[in-house]
Amino acid sequence: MTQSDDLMQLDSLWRGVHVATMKDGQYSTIENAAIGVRGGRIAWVGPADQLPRYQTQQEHNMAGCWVTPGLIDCHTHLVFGGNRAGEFEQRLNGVSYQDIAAQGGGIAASVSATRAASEADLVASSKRRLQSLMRDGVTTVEIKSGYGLSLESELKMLRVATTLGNELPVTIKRTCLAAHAMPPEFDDKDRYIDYLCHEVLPKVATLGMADAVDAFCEHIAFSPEQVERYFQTAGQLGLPVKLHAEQLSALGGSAMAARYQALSADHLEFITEDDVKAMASAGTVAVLLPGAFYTLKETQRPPMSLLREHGVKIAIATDANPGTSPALSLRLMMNMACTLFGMTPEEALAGTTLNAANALGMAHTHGSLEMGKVADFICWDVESPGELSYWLGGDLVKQRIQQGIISL
Ligand code: DI6
Ligand code: FE
Repeated sequence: MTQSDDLMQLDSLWRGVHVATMKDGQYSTIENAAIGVRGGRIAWVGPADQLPRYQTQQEHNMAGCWVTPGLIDCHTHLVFGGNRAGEFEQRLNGVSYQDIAAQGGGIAASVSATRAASEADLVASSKRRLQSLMRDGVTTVEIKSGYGLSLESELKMLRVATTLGNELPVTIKRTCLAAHAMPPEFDDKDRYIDYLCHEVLPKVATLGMADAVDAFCEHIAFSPEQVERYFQTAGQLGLPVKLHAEQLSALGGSAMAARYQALSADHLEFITEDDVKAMASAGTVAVLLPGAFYTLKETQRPPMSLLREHGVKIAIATDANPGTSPALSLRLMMNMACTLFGMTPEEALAGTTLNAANALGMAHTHGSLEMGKVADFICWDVESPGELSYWLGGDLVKQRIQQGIISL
């Protein structure tokens, strides 16, 4: 076969598709489109009748299915030992999340189980959860540590996250959430923050085990001042920050995070207008977590109109964790963001694609279908992109493409 210079050279071409590119966070629909892939990147996307002359190794005719960017779950605690189904029953009987935490349950229970689990067991249990997300259309997952709370066990969690990314066709972003809760060995929060700043973060950074640093800023966890010290250390080590903020009360953590150019502030049910303005000017993404809102039967919703008015980018994630959000479908979270928070299906899809990529600092390569970006996309068995937020569950993925390769 001779290769001619005026032919576009492709590894694979998808035809017979309609595309929601999510460029600029909009559907930006192209009907009767084609997508060409080369070297794991999108080499061409546009209306099929404008396709340049090409040569390809493989061609797939999808008979009219819809394609979106691969979904990005930008906030999970997917790696943990055990589970907390017993606490679910306690909460159904009226015991609050805070009460359970005060009795030594909650995060502390997951810390004991995670410390006790072998690395191989954690890989096996987390892999099943990760595969559920992947089967539902996810191609990138952020995974936080935070159930170790010691150098050794935080590193163990981050190694498990690394292994998952090596063993499965999915992109993993690792976040060090060592300031999640107090470990049993410490009784002074400032001393624990000192330990994180002097021993944990420097080692995590030196070993290259995390892409970002996170903390839980709340009365039952750490104050904005304590988190600020931890963020300063992260900054000195060159690690970007993000924050669990304003989930149960308004402490101003999100505005503080914005001062440290946080990639995202997450939860935000109790955020004020000043916090929203600070996030808008820093470009900090608002990550909303309807699974936790639902599980905790919260009543105060994140202020959608303020976030929209100030132009804050909004992402949606599962917060997959054994306590407050045992959620293994990102599409279900899109539905809940619409029903519970008043988002539109288009906003929900932007929230799990381009805006989620922004929340992970990877929007230059991921989150929309544009030439040059990584070829992560999903062919869905739906008649319109709005259906992705409409169905509660279901098996909608027809083909999942990760870095240009059909996987799953
Ligand atoms: N907020 C959350 O939603 C999770 N962590 C956090 O800081 C909950 C973690 C858990 O209950 O295990
Ligand atoms: Fe969380």
